[in-house]
Amino acid sequence: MGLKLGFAYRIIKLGGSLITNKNIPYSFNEEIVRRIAREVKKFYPLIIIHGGGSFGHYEASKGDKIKTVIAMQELNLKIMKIFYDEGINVFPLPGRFFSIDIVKRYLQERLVPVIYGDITESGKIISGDDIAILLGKEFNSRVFFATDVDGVFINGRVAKEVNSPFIDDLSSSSFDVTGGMKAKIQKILENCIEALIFNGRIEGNIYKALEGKDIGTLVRCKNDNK
Ligand code: IP8
Repeated sequence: MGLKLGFAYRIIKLGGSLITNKNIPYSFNEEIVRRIAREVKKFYPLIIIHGGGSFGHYEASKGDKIKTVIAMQELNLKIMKIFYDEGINVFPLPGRFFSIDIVKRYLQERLVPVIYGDITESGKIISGDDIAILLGKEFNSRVFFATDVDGVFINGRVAKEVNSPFIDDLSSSSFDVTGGMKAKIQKILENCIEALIFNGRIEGNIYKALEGKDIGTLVRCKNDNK
């Protein structure tokens, strides 16, 4: 049996396709983000990571790093304002400046880090999924991936648990530059962490997931030595 990871830290990645409309450039799902803020605010320690959706991925797919960095800052600001408005002490951390040490410093100040997928000065894309996985490893905690799909589909059905990367990918948009669901699962398994992939569009699901309810798909490696 693989080690069951704990919930000491609630590490939640808000997928770009959940917080934006992935097919329409710069379309922000304000209502969904407000509801998410209300669902996560009872949990602490909490670490939030968000993706690029139709802000960052759209600009990155066109190849302009400055527009990409601006688009991500714009998206992050929209999220920050809503979360703060809902009473959460959020503090932003652009992915290009991410380090475990900075996250720990934010937590020591009782702040909720809001880290985001980003781009570097040399144009390298930094995926929010990679950051979420690193945090899951560091804090030995399950990573929650709130997406716009019910979980991982195998043969057209949502699987309860996945231990291998062979899946149907229903989630990637035309301008996703970091590989969508398939890449996510591969990275989770390679790093041998435990992650829950579920539908954050359904009201109450984020709360249920963070509470430990059995929804969506649990992805974990089957490594008996863990
Ligand atoms: O949506 C990508 O972050 P992701 C960030 O977490 C950019 O893969 C700039 C496209």
